Amino acid sequence: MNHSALSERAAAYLATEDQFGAHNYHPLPVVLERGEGVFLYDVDGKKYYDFLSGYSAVNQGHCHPTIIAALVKQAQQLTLTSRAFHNNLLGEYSKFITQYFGYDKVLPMNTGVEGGETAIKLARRWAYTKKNVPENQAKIIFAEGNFWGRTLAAISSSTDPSSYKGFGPFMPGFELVPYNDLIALEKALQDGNVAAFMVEPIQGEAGVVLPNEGYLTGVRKLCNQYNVLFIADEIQTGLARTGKMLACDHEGVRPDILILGKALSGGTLPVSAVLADNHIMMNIHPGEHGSTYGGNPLACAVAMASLQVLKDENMAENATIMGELFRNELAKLNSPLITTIRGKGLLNAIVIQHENPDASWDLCLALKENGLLAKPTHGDKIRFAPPLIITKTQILESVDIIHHSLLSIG
Ligand code: IF1
Repeated sequence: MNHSALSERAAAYLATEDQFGAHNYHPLPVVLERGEGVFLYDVDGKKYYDFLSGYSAVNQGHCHPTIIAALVKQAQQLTLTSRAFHNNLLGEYSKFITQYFGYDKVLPMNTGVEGGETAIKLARRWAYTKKNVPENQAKIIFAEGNFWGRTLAAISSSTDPSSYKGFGPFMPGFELVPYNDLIALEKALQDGNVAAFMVEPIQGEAGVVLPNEGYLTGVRKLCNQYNVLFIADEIQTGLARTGKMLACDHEGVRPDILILGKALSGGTLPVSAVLADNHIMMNIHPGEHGSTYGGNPLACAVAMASLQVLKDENMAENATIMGELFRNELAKLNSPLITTIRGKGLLNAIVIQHENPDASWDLCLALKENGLLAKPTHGDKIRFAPPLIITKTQILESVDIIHHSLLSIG
């Protein structure tokens, strides 16, 4: 790996991390120490556009003043009580988020993957209580190419060997159908033991894969027809990222169980939420599910502020406009290295074609040199997902950086 561009200082951070930290990531060689809005700053003071946004956790921009103010204020007041006692914010937050998204109830958790686990437990319990599925026979259907985290359950539904290989045995009761295939889904749902179909409205990790128009509507219809719960994993696609508050809103579709995470805290702490109506949520009783940190008052305060600023600053609308501008300007470059530009709102990806198999890594290194941070995925794809507060001038400057970087790798 070429670290020649790294300062001695930055190299020392890398070396320490390398020696004492597990090697479960392969980051770009940049060491960041400050963030503000759409920008990140490294330990040598160099400024970058952030085109990853912490995998869409930082939709509102780094250190959004309203979110940080709520965080600091609450941090000085009360941070955690556990659910053994009540706290004065959980009720207010529960009312706020259920009214915001239009569900009866919320179940608060921390990471996204815990949200997924919670949704699946709710669906299994619903199947046994309401659908009369025989004990331990409930099935959950997933789409091939899905990604919902790193727990043993999450990797049990994965079709990516780098996620699951060498970690078996796996969770039973999980089945796969191809993504964006309603015929295969219908076949799977005909089995009376199916509790739920869990799907990302746009597949993130798979490389920002958009389904055909009408797919989500079709999923909703089939789930109704076969009495199966529709679980939408909006952890990455939700919270204004794709130009609507939820990606499901593009088709006016309402999932039975909605999972949120990431930007629910604007990148400050792990906060996730599962939303559903009473006939699903009320099958879980005291002592049957939970988490030490779930629903803590610090998370409640931060989540309310994070949701409020999305609306106050029209971030969904800005994501639509800036996303369109970004894709159009990229297309205008007419780069022979880019074979595909796709995305919705500010969740975008390009596919790179080059005889050098490391071209997209090299492009990301060039982008970094030129002041823009992005990460390659699956070898030939690069995700471009800046914070939703990005302006027109900033989009144009970013495309300029991408243009020069493309030319530099030839
Ligand atoms: C990593 C990608 C993004 C998610 C969806 C649930 C979760 C995620 C749709 C779990 C998490 C992350 C985690 C991160 C890489 C990553 C990712 F590259 F894999 F695809 F965002 F783009 N559902 N996505 O995307 O949420 O438990 O992590 O809070 O390194 O694992 P979590």
